[in-house]
Amino acid sequence: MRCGSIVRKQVARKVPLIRQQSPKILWERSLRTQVAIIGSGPAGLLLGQLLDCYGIDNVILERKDREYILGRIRAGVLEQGTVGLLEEAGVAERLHRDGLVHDGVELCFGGSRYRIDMKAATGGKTMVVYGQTEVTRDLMDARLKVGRETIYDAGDVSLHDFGTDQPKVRYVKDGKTREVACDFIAGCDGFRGVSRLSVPTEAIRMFERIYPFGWLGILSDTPPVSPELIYTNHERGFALCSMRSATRSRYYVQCTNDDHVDNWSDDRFWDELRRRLDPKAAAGIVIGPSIEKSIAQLRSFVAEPMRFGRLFLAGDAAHIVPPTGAKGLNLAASDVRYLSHALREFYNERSHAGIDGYSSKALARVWKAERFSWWMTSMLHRFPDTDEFSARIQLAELNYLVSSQAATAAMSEQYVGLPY
Ligand code: RFL
Ligand code: PHB
Repeated sequence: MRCGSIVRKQVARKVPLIRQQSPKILWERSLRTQVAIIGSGPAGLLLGQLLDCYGIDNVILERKDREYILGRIRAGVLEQGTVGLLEEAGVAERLHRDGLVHDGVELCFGGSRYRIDMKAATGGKTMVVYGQTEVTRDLMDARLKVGRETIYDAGDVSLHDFGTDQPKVRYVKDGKTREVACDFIAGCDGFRGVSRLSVPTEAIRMFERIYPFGWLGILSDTPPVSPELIYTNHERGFALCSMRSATRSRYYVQCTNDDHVDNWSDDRFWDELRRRLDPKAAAGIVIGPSIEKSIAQLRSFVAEPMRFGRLFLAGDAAHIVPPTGAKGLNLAASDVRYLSHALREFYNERSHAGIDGYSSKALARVWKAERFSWWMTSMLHRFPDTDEFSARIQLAELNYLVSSQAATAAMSEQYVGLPY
């Protein structure tokens, strides 16, 4: 069977269902699989799909239900490499039909707008605007089709024995404790998941910066103000005009960390957004009722290493970036690319080289994206200590960026995605 650009292998192993009785706990059902994946976000689902393509059995354990996950509004911009990976996994049909190919972005500062032609600056690379919700839906549908198991509403997930070659994951469902025995555990359970927290503190190092502001985002069924994204530096704070389709807009304004969505009526949001844009964009905004409104905190975070024996961390479980560079989902995808290839190498060639190199390979790319996202955030936001001098420095940097070919090229190659 074909699986994107990969020829899907026969499932390597039949998964036996074992019924066990224990004097203490009733093990209602135990599963055996090759890779137990914790978390059914984009990282877990994409890993599951790629492993399926390689004939590697896997089970996903997710603490929420499908509808909850599909209700989360998050990322919107996919790097070309991420699109390639979704193609490889055989889930890019709807993306190619409905996604919007973008050749560049606009920067708005000092009351004017400037276009960065990223396609020209990178020798032809582009991005695709396609919501994370849709990526997730496509991956969930593909998983249903191939019949791989996802256990939703899995409570109290716990990781065991990943320092040995017989790791296990336990969870509670319908009041009963169940166990999945596996060869490897993939911790794809996001920033607040259990996987990273299961690692002994002396085995892990963490690096973090919490920014003194958040993003208030709204989704509205109104046409986007401009065909490309507008990133805005304004004395009242950052703003971003993005979109999901020709009829659905996604807008953000910088807010304080202690702010609350209840403080923001739709009218207040539209007024604030317009005040931060250049006059033409402000006049062109089509307003309408919000269909979603939320506040996201901005954080940079990296955990090192990303492998602990037979446990691998991938995506937000291992690192967080502020959304300013549109890198979070794309980094999750690049981790999954490295990890899926490493596991394929292990099963096909009995080679440990890929799994041994996973952490350092992934972290090298992660830190570059961390730096880029931090830089974009620093250049575009108003910090509590932004004085007139630092505001002028930000404007000088933006002016340099839009007037220097070298600076434009450096920003573009990072925004469209560094090579794997
Ligand atoms: P996720 O998506 O958080 O999924 C983790 C899953 O694990 C489950 N889980 C557990 N399951 C079982 N047991 C437990 N104990 C569990 N704990 C958690 C959760 O329920 C969830 O289903 O992590 P993943 O897969 O690593 O994906 C990462 C991305 O979601 C994230 O990086 C992006 O959304 C970040 N991001 C953006 N990334 C981009 O590449 N481009 C963008 O344009 C972009 N925009 C954004 C963003 C994130 C934002 N927010 C909300 C912070 C815009 C915003 C506003
Ligand atoms: C989005 O559309 O949600 C989006 C786009 C670009 C970003 C962050 C978020 O940098």
